[in-house]
Amino acid sequence: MNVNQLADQFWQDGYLVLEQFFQPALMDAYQDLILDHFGASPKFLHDDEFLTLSATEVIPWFPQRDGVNQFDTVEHDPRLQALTEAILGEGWYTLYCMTMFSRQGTKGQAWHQDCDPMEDSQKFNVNRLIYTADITDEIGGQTLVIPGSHKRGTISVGAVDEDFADQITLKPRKGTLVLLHGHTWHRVKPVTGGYRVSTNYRCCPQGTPEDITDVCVYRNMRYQFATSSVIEHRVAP
Ligand SMILES: O=C(O)CCC(=O)C(=O)O
Ligand SMILES: [Fe+2]
Repeated sequence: MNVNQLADQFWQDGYLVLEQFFQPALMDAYQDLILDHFGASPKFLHDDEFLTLSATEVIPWFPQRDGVNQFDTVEHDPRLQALTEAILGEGWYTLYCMTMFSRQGTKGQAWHQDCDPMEDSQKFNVNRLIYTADITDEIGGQTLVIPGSHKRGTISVGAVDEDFADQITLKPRKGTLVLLHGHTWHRVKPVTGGYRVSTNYRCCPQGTPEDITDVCVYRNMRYQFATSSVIEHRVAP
């Protein structure tokens, strides 16, 4: 693994996909812990206004906050740490590990940026997403990204599920690592079969405020998680 070359690619495209990065046995163990936690049909933790406007139906779980320390193994993986350091430089830090669960029949996630480049184009989070089970066309929940969009400023106003000519569809298999810049425009397609799980080891460069992902920008609004409120409806000029 040439971490400097991979870091260059990350900075060019705003994302990076590394297949078979984690051992299947580790992924199976994580998937079991995640399913144990969520059970068959978890209730949504977000309020109705958010779910309706954001077209997002994802239930988060922060396993390390519940003392499930098996999730430290990925966080401490020396290859992941070396790659993160090559991308973010010295002093980067981990925000949290968040598992996301979506049931069959849910909408996935609308196009968004995890934080708004308009606030400060130099301040951002990086998603380090691991997939503990395959994302397939049968299940849905494919992740869409627009290469290079981390350099385009705030995501445009428009349809929350618009198809873009330059979008790329990711179907990560079990064990895949996806690194995604928080300013890169991204979306998760509807979950049509079974259920979808992804786990995000979010991190950011030194000097980034810890609440960097508090306000997420969608094509139709800015949403604040701390207050569970829409702080701005976005409309086309
Ligand atoms: O689950 C995914 O593939 C992407 C989730 C996402 O948008 C995020 O973690 O910021
Ligand atoms: Fe996101």
